[in-house]
Amino acid sequence: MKKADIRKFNPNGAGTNDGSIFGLPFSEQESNLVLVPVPFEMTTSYGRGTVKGPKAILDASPQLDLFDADFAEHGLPRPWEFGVFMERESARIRALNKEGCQFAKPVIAQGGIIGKNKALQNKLAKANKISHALNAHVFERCLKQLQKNKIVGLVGGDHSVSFGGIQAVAQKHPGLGIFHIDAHADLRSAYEGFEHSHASIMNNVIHKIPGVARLVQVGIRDFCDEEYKLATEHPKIDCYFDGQLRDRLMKGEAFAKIANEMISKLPKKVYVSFDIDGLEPSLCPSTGTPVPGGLSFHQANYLLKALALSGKTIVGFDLNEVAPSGRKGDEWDGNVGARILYKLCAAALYSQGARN
Ligand SMILES: [Mn+2]
Repeated sequence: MKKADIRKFNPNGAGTNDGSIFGLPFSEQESNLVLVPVPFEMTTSYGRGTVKGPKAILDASPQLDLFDADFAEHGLPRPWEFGVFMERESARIRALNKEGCQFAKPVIAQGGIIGKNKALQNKLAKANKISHALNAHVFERCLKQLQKNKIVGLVGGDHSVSFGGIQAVAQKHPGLGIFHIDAHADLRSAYEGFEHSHASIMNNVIHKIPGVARLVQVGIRDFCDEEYKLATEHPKIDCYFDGQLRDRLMKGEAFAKIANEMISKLPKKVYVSFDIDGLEPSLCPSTGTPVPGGLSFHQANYLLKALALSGKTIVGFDLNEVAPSGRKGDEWDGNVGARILYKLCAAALYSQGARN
């Protein structure tokens, strides 16, 4: 893998606040990794704000020190040298989100129970059409980057944004495994009538993307009967429920051993879908559907590091459901999001052979 022109950046200085991700001066062309922001939250059912997630992460990102101690001892102390570029937020996604939210809002207000109400049925149908348009748009943008041999990372938005990205990556790498970190199983067949709800993303991935061979879920602690059945019975799914993980740790098993077990269930090519609410809510207090429990920051970073060191290849990823609090000067959600995003970048680069 070829490095970017590293003479342009002083990693010992303060990050440049010029609106580029992590303050890096690299062009899209010279970057090996391209981030695609997807500010979309049409089906958000509880707290809103994830539409501002990409911007919150971008704004907080220059504050990070980019030396990576996790990968330093394995030959990649400076992942940034391989170039990370974040595309601009597209007007198309903004328009789809605006229009979609207008259709979806009255349906969400009824909890999706719309009966024979023709007007609401009509709105729901239109919202579902918007989801298809969003998926197609994200798919095309990811495919374009994959064709240029870039590593692609999506930055949401609510979790529904992953669909088009996973579709594109699975088309290039059939037999793909999804490593899914989340508080929620996201295995509902539909939620509030929305075909492509944030709460049914992994159900859609399993049933509608044939290139996906396996789904390994971690951190899951909020789910319904239907989801529990699928998570425990579907032959493609291995779910590590948060409570079960806690019990094994309580009884003295090493986290490293359990992490290796999780990773061993994945095929060679892996896409990481990281919902920030998989972490403890103190690390993502403003996310839409926070749940007590969850992974510590260290555990999450360890999982990403262990995955990268396992010999498997991270061929794509997304980070979703980060939302800023909206309070002036409060960058906490964006700050943690930016750190997880940088670790995702480092892990993906490392797994694809990047070494300083
Ligand atoms: Mn979630």
